[in-house]
Amino acid sequence: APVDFSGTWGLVSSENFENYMKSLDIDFMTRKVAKMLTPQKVIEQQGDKFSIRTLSTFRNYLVEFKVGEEYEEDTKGLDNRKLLSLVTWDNERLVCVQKGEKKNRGWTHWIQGDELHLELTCEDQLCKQVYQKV
Ligand code: VLZ
Repeated sequence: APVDFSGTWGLVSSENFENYMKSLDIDFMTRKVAKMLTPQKVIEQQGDKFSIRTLSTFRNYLVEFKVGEEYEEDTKGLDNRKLLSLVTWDNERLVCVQKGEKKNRGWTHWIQGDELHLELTCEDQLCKQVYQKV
């Protein structure tokens, strides 16, 4: 693997998360709570094997995958959909395509300086988040 994402990362900035959640049909009350959160990403990486935990005071979310191997993703506690997801390397970026009901759904992670960057897309919405090591 070209990069090591391992560590505990705390959210420092977020753009357009509200519209990203809207594009996933997440209800009003959940969006109001969720947009106030400062989640942490706890990433464990062993070569091409990953677990990414998104932890918050409200809800937690776990994905585990191996780069290049499609996996079934159940977005329980988020928008509660079943997806077929595939993560690949794009140079130093980790790119996930999430096939399902929603078009253009996925995310990209990369390291820039001492920051972990995340772009989340769904339909016509793009949410950008930056995390720093805690
Ligand atoms: O991240 O797919 O790091 O899964 C929001 C948690 C996490 C807060 C959104 C609770 C998941 C919100 C983002 C309740 C609606 C995501 C991937 C890339 C790994």
